[in-house]
Formats: sequence, C-alpha cells, structure tokens
Amino acid sequence: HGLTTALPAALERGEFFIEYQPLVHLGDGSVRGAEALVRWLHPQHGVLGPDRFIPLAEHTGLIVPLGRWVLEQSVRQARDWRERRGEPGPLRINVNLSPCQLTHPGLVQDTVDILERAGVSPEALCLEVTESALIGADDDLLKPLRRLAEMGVDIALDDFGTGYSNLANLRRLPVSVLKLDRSFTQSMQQFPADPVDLKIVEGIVSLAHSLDLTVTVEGVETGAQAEQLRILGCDTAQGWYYARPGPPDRLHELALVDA
Ligand code: G
Ligand code: G
Ligand code: MN
Ligand code: NA
Repeated sequence: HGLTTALPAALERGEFFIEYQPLVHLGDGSVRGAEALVRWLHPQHGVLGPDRFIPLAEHTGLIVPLGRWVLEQSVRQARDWRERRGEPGPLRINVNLSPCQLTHPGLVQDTVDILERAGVSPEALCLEVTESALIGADDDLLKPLRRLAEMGVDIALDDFGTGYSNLANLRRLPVSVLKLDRSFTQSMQQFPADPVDLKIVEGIVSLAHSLDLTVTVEGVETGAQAEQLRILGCDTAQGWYYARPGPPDRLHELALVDA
C-alpha cells in the first residue's frame, strides 16, 4: 500500500499537523480545553483525516512514534495557550491513544518526559482510550493507565456506549471521564427526544457521577442538543455547534472570547 510505505518519511518530513476542537463547559459555555486531532498533509492527496492513516500506522507500528509526536506537540501547545491566556486558568488538552500505544512499554516514561520538558502539570492532560481497547483488558494492560492516573493524568473512555458497554466494568478501570458517543447526541435531534434515549443518557450520567466521573458529550451540532444534554446533567460538550476542529490560534481566540 502506497500510503503505508510513505508514513515513516512523512513523519520525518513534518507532513503531519494537528487541529484542535474545543471542549466547552455546558453550564457556562466557557472553553475548558481541546481535543487534538491529527491530519496528514500529503504532497499528492492533500489533507488526509486520521481514518485514512491511523489504521495503517497501527498496523506497521509507526503509531508509537507518531503518537509520541502528537502528544509532544499537543502538550507544548497547551503550555503555549496557557502562557498567552494568563489568568483564567489553564486550558486542558485531550490526546487520543491507540491500543498499540497502551501495550508499548515506553508509554508512562514518554508521557512523564513530555510533560516535564514542556513544564505542564499532569492534571492538564487527558488521554482518550476507546472502550473497545479496554474490553477484557487484563491487569498488564491497565497498569500503565493506572500509573498515569495516579500521577494526575485524566483517562477518558472515548466513544462510550457504542455497543460493548459494560457498566459494571467501569469500576475497575482507571478512568475519570466518559465521552458519550455522538449517537446519543444525534438522538436528541428530534424534539421531544426519544424518551428511552433520554432515560439511557440520564442513567449513564447518574452512574458516572456516582463513580466520580465527568461526562463529556460528543457531536453537539445544535443549541437544542446542548440544552437537552445540559439538563440531563452532562458536564462538557464538543461539536460543530461550538467549533469544528481548527488551527491552534483559533482555539486561543475562542478561549479568549469567554475568558
Ligand atoms: O476529527 P476526526 O475525523 O479527525 O477524527 C477521527 C478519529 O481519529 C477519531 O476517532 C479520533 O479518535 C481519531 N484520532 C484523531 N487523532 C488521533 C491521534 O492522534 N491518535 C489516534 N490514535 N487517533 C486519533
Ligand atoms: O476521537 P473521536 O472519535 O471522538 O473524534 C471525534 C470525531 O468526531 C472527529 O472525526 C471529529 O471531526 C468528529 N466530530 C466532531 N464534532 C462533530 C460534530 O458535531 N458532528 C459530527 N458529525 N462529527 C463531529
Ligand atoms: Mn477522541
Ligand atoms: Na469519540
């Protein structure tokens, strides 16, 4: 596959870049942080989204150095926002982790080094792991996540509720954030929303809060959805209603508006 063989050189040549999508507090609408989303500016094909190359990078193992690069860039970016923004409190940064990164022995040390080099506290970082990556996870897989969580890094369960959910399982995972999959947000589109979906979200939120987890909702596209999800008790939201993923300066501007 042409894209696969081009990946290592692309990383060396600096063809990857990161867009940031704000995470907004549902209670007061303030920007609290951003999720880092990687893209590839391919010399022939133009901008490629992660769905086009992350699976290839996972297959070849390049995801480890690529993921480390994304983490380093994102953490430095968070430091930069914080310095430019000053007072209103630091913006937090969410970075996606592939399952292969979880099994790589360098994960904890790399993360510690990156945070220290940038002078960013672990509390400013949230690592997103998909629910499916942790299905049936044994202790060896959970150990590095536990170490990171003990240091103060937040671990988020991404795409939560997409089929494999085992709510009882949540108790043994070192997660502090649930990212509710955007299918739940989509079912809030109609007014009134489906009463069963409302009950499900209500139940997830109440369970999450009783376990001291924060709930972030994805894919918010309308103000009505945001309002409904706020009423249901969700804490933070992400979606096109607030902003599409964009360059770091745009995130800085969005965060300044409501600072
Ligand atoms: O916004 P977008 O279409 O770019 O995101 C698509 C998917 O790609 C999301 O599920 C997101 O989790 C994943 N993704 C984006 N950036 C990264 C990254 O740096 N590492 C990994 N492993 N996945 C990412
Ligand atoms: O990591 P994750 O799978 O959650 O990545 C988020 C994905 O959802 C990215 O592909 C991002 O571009 C996409 N996305 C973000 N906001 C919205 C939205 O409001 N609507 C839809 N349909 N997709 C969104
Ligand atoms: Mn994510
Ligand atoms: Na997601």
